[in-house]
Amino acid sequence: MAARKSAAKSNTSKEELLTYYREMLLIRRFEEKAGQLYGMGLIGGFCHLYIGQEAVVVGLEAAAEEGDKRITSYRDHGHMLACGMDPKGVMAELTGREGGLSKGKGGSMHMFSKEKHFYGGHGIVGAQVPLGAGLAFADKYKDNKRVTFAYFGDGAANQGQVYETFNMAALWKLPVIFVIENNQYAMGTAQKRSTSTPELHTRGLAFGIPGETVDGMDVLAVKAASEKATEHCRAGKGPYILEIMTYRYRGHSMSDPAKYRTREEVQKMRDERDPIEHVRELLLQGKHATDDDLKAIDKEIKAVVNEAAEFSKTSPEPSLDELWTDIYA
Ligand SMILES: Cc1ncc(C[n+]2csc(CCOP(=O)(O)OP(=O)(O)O)c2C)c(N)n1
Ligand SMILES: [Mg+2]
Repeated sequence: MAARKSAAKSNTSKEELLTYYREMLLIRRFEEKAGQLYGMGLIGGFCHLYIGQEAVVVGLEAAAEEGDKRITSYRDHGHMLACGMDPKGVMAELTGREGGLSKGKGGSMHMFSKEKHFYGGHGIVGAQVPLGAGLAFADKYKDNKRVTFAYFGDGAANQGQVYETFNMAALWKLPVIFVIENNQYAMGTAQKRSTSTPELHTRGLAFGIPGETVDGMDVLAVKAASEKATEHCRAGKGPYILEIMTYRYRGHSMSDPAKYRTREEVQKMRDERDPIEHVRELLLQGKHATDDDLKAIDKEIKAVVNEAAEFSKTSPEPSLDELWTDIYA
């Protein structure tokens, strides 16, 4: 892979690079394993993988502080791992087992963590955007300098509720970062077939919300943008939009036949823009790590993921006694 320019490359420490490498690799290997378990019939229902988009959450989380909140769509496994939720609990939820984060009753799209301030996992496209503004409203009210990351896709960015939210968030100067993960497709629809103005970072201008576009295959560029956006929010200046240009390597969900794009298009991204390869190169070129060091990290991550998979197979099915618990209606 050709060497790429990277924002803030020169002042990034070895420790930081190794952290991003590990965090992105954990998501990649976890998702690959989830894909395998799905293929074996161990995961039912919907399952949307995050492979290719790892630098987005890892870069954004790099500027997060304790108490900051995050909320996202159904493509949520990477977000959970990046904010420190237990891979065993996430995987066991995918297989619908008692040890899962929602006791096996929620599945891939419905997990939460009060401890890590992760508020889902939302299957209704765009629904998490107003909810994210609500989380930010609570923080504004408490005046605690916390920030909410409200993630949504390029497809969701065309939803009406997003703009009602923009208006309120700007009016009340809410500390929310609207993170548009532009992976260029909404299910099988390419962005250019669905979107009148593709520059999604400008969509807040009518409401006075600043925005910028970010290379989402470069974790350092994402981190730099996250620092800028979080500072803006913590200073009480209101919301900020980050349109993060990324790409999903796998189908929309595990049941996607992927007939809307060529294999060559996907392969080119993998070969030329892979976010994990990018950090790997920085580590090797900067002589921060040897091939053997990186192999040892790979092994370590694989062991964590294998342990999670094992747990997700051996944890029992939820007991029938749980059928009527955790019901709020
Ligand atoms: C309100 C609503 N409309 C339609 C759907 C069906 N649907 C699920 S995902 C999706 C595409 C969303 O694409 P995008 O926002 O780009 O997110 P990505 O899947 O690329 O992460 C659609 C139309 C839904 N779940 N909810
Ligand atoms: Mg999309």
